[in-house]
Amino acid sequence: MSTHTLDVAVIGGGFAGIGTAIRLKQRGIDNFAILERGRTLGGTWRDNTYPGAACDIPSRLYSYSFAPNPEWSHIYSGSNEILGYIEAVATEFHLHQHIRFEHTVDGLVFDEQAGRWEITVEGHRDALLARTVVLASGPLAKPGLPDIRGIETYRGHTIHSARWDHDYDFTGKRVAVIGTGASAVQIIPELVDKAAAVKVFQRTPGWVLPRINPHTPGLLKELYRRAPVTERLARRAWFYGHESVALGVVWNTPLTRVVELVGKAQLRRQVEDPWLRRQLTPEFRAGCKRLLLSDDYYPALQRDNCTLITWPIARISEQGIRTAEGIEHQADCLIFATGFEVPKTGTPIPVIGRDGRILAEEWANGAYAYKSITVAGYPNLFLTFGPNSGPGHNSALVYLEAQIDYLVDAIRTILDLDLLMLDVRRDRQDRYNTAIQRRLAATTWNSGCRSWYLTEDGFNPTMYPGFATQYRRQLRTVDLDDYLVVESPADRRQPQLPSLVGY
Ligand code: N01
Repeated sequence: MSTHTLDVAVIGGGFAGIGTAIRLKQRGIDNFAILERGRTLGGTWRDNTYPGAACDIPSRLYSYSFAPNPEWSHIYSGSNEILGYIEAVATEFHLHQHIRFEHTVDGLVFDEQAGRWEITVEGHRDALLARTVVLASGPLAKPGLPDIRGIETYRGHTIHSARWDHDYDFTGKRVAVIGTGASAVQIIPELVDKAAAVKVFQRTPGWVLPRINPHTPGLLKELYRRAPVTERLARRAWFYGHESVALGVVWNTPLTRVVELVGKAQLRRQVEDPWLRRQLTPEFRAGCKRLLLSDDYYPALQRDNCTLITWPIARISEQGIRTAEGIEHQADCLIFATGFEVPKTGTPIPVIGRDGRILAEEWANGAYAYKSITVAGYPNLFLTFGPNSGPGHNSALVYLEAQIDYLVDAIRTILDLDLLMLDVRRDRQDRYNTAIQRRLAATTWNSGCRSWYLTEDGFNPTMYPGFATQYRRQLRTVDLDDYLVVESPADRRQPQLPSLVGY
């Protein structure tokens, strides 16, 4: 067991972990480490390098407000540019000295007597100790393979969208893509340029809206550089623009019909064949599943070397994919654009809290937390992108920043008051979640489609049913009345530790 106790262990080096680290430093907390399973930073944007990978939220809004970047090349930047931004920010805020690469956390146990977490790391004999833990491991981190019969029998090459194989040469190859979600609509237009034949296996067509993505003119960048207030104004304009979209996307309103008309107009404009158009027409309300933004997906599907298959997949065979009507579609390569194993039930790593309670058991039917950040019985543990914090209409980073500011406030309080424990009260947590679930019942996400937002029982532990503005407001202050506050015993109070880096 390590003898040094960190003030904070941040698990994950993606947007959430890096943002938390910056805010910790800005609040004078330096005795922390970022535990990152990979060899480099970047989380989602390190892992999703498939051709065409880009963000479908404007970069000006999909970046930290406290680290603006006047240089974004487009409205929606590609994954490389976003990864470059994360790395540049980490360097600018001197975070590298805090990062421990190849540290895969495989367990967290709370020591009630000492008021600290014991953190076990794969391949490391000694557990790390930390007074507080920030779980920033990301909800979309683990690639999800479909539960299709025979998947293990396939003899060809396989690639998951989030683990792209850049060494595979698609020239002359027959490729099958399973899935038509946000990743697939970005991959397919690139793939049809390279492969000999592409078959796209669609289970459910999504709503595809236009994605207008011009270059940022040099003059505009110059303006942002010289007058940062203009950059902030642009960010604000994007923010409120997206907030207004909530009215048609989060709730089923007449504006939802407008969103659908925009999608249908794009479909009519880009797809002439009425049968193909019929196959691509969604049968659920816009917003129920994530909206897709693309200008080149429909054209790609109509290329001579591309075929849309809508028959259900019966099984995967040694040679390819067999569909329900009995045809075997042979393929040299299968691409799984099938999303992620989202931790909606259970936990990605075992977490043991007070009195030996196991978080995975409490979350067996669906995850929940107080304000998406803290969970009763698991003191001094803070979640980012936790239960019911997902936006359907605005930038996830807006929500993330609100979470970071809240949890850094709480951590500052623990350190300043030398607390043994800050543990959210169960009644506050229950009341919060009852209200969240009641509000979710009226949203489009719960209007009857299948999506990664819901558990198999239709419980929604993923999305926040409201405006980003509301979410930010409710996270503005840490109210200690919501928490059981336990001070360290007087004889164990320690003088403030000197600033130590690492462990
Ligand atoms: O995954 P998805 P994704 N048989 O779960 C299909 C973020 N993201 O990687 O719709 C056949 O959306 C499934 O079919 P259906 C974003 O938050 C952001 O594309 O369930 N098909 C669906 O078509 C997004 O929501 C960006 O019927 C099967 C597809 O696989 C999240 O990541 C870019 C199947 C999975 O779609 C996930 O997106 C990319 C089966 N057994 C991703 N199982 C940005 O631009 C699944 N499918 C920010």
